[in-house]
Formats: sequence, structure tokens, C-alpha cells
Amino acid sequence: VLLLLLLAAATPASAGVPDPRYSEADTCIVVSPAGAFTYTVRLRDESLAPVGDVDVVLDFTAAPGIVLCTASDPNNDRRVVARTDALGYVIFRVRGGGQSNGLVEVQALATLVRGAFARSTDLDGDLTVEAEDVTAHQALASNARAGDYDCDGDADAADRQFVQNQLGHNCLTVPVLRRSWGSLKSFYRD
Ligand SMILES: [Ca+2]
Ligand SMILES: [Ca+2]
Ligand SMILES: [Ca+2]
Repeated sequence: VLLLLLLAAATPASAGVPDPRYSEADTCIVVSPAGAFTYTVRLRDESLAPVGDVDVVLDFTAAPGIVLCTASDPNNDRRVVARTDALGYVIFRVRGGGQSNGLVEVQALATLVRGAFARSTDLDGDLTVEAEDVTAHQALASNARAGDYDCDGDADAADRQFVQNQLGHNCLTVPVLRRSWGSLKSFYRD
């Protein structure tokens, strides 16, 4: 055991580099045209120290079915960027719609912190939540990831209520600052 400890101590330190094991980022990202859902990322390095004041990137490149509002991706490179605070936290409110089974990469300092799946209350991806999206939600399979906004593994009436509540929302709607259950789980995970 002592030898292992010595070996561990001899391992080059990576202070200030996010360690995916100790960083927090849900595998469930919920977006909406109005940015009504939060997505919290907490960066910590291998010594559990916060990694503050660095850019976190949500890279949607491999999730082409997700459409992003200009407000979330002004340079149109399919990467949504925000900076962590001194405690290593950043809260995203991504504006977008559509559906994709592709992985969104959560990156910071060239480290892949998490792979996550995005879903939106704007199921048809026209960047407005309207009756067609309610109809589309009703047509989803009961376990469809695309319709699961509380991140509990199903697409049911509770999820559909989010669509109902957001009818009329688009990319210009003033944000409603409501936490998604996914971000709450992440928030309280520690
Ligand atoms: Ca961008
Ligand atoms: Ca729509
Ligand atoms: Ca659900």
C-alpha cells in the first residue's frame, strides 16, 4: 500500500486541469427556444480543487439534429461557450430545438468532461414551441429520450407538460429561469 501511495504521489500533478471523475455534468441536457432549462457544469481537478475562470464548451457538432438559436451560438460553430466562476461552476441556458441521438461533448481545457444527450421541447426543430410539438410528443415512444425533459428515462405526461407550458416560446422569448430536474440532481449530487 505504501508503495502505491508513493507511486501515486510521484504521478505528475495535473492541478488546474478538469478531471472528469470529479467534475459534475449531467448526461441529460435539456434545451428550449427560450432557454428555459438550466444545465450546470462544475469543474474540479484531480485534487478536487475547483477549476475556475475557464471556458466550458458544449459541442453540438456530433448532434446535427439539434438546432441552436443565434443567441446561444452567435458565431454559428455549433459550440456553446460559457466561463466557470471562481468555484468552478457555470450554468448554461441553451436555446435550441430539434432531436438527435448524437453525443454532445462537454469540454474544458481540451479535456472531454462528459458526453451528454440533448433534447428539446421544440421537437420539430423550427425553434418555436407550438401545438405541433405537443402532437409530436404524444407520438413518441414512452421511453423516447427526445421527449424526456425531467431526465427520468421516460417521455410521459409530466414531460409533455413542459411543452404545454412553453407554447409560443421562441428564440426571442425572455428566459424563464426554471431549473430542470436534471440540473437539480446534478446540483445535489454532492
Ligand atoms: Ca459558438
Ligand atoms: Ca416547433
Ligand atoms: Ca421524463
